[in-house]
Amino acid sequence: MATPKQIQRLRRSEGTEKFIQALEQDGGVIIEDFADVAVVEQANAEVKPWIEEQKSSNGAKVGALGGKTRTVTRLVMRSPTVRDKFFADPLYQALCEHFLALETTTWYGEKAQVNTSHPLLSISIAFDIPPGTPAQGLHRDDKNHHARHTQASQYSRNRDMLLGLFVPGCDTMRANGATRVIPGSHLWGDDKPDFGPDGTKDVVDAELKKGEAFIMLGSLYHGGGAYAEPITSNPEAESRTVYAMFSCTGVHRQEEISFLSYPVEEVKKYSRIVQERLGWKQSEPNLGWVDLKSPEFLLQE
Ligand SMILES: O=C(O)CCC(=O)C(=O)O
Ligand SMILES: [Fe+2]
Repeated sequence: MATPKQIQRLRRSEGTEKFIQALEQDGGVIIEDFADVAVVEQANAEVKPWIEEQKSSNGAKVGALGGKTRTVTRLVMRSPTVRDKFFADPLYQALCEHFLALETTTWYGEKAQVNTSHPLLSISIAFDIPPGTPAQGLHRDDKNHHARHTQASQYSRNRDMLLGLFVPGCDTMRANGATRVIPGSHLWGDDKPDFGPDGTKDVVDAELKKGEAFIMLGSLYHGGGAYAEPITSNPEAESRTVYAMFSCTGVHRQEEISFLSYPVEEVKKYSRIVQERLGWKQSEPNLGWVDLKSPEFLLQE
């Protein structure tokens, strides 16, 4: 059997262009030097109380995810580290701009008008997945946006509407259910995929060390792996925690309603890039305004 294609592992010093090429070719890429371990620990400390709070849910279904998986929504508010160090990361943001910004020329009478719409944060959420969790079905996250895909041999500009960033709070590996992905499946069409007789054809594990991150196009087939048995004897260290952020184009609906999830008094404290990605700057032309004005004036009040 042929060895499946692998996900490339790159370092920041290799430059944004290399990351773009890897994403275009494979649909996903690992940043080996995404964050210092101490920064990941800081995020863990900020998010842990929110995860713990959900213990009281006693295994009941929480949000959209069933089973024992615990989630922390509104993540960029609840963890300043996730917000400023992970989501606002300049490399991730540059890749969002490259893959998701829309530049369109239209005609207004005789005049050409060129408009650019910048990406938005669609959702930020932590998953905390305990042992005893079965593998997810392989899926595309852009299902939420009813995305349609044509089979292609090469990547074409603006093919995707979502770009995800997964930052693990711990080492992830096959044994604790590291995300499974099919490199190259972002170029598939919408017909029923051939995942092979046991559902693992061309599937690889995107295993990550703490401090690494995985970036993925919304059209890539992937899914959480199975986490059957505890991998340590320390119950505190047992779950697989992942901080997930997805950006969408500026003309798509955000998965998490940012204006209801993040109060304006909170957003006033955020950096400009985070404010813009939460929708506090209008998309050109004419989307997302208040009183016909781009809404950032409300952050100055
Ligand atoms: O658990 C993971 O690694 C991936 C989760 C996922 O793909 C999802 O919930 O849509
Ligand atoms: Fe997913």
